[in-house]
Amino acid sequence: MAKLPIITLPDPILRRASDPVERVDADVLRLADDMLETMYDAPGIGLAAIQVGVPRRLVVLDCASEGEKPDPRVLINPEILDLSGQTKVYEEGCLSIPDFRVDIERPAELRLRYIDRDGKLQEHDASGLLATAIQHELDHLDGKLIIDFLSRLKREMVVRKFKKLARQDGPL
Ligand code: GNR
Ligand code: NI
Repeated sequence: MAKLPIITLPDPILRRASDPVERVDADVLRLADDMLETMYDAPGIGLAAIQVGVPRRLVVLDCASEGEKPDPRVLINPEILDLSGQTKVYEEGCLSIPDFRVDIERPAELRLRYIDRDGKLQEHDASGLLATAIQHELDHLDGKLIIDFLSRLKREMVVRKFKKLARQDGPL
């Protein structure tokens, strides 16, 4: 396994829409394992492939609470089939936007279809933090970020801060 560099704002790669995974082969499974290692190391509860520069519809998640046994999940070509009318607010962060958090209201429950690491089509209901994290990760697959829930003025302030940081730190 290998830890991969996480792409951060304002890298335009994060705005790209990701393409479907065509086959669940050894390369896809290795990428998923590397993404899990990267996510645990960060640490985070989810990671989309585009955050490590790969524009494919592949997501890893682990929403187990601290002290619980790990619950690594790999979602290939995930699709939301249904969203609840009831909503819930969580304070969200993003590994691609370090040290920034924002309250976001999203549907509280959803039904998800995805391909698992054995290439099997799965359908599951999710609620709580898992439902929020799934929606956050699926947004990444469409190039959407949590700053898009802010007003334009606030979003531009955050982007400007990260552009300034990138100038100071230089590439990599
Ligand atoms: O680690 C993460 N925590 C988190 C908290 C609330 C809602 C969503 C998330 S996902 C985030 C990791 C990340 O950036 N995934 O894309
Ligand atoms: Ni994120």
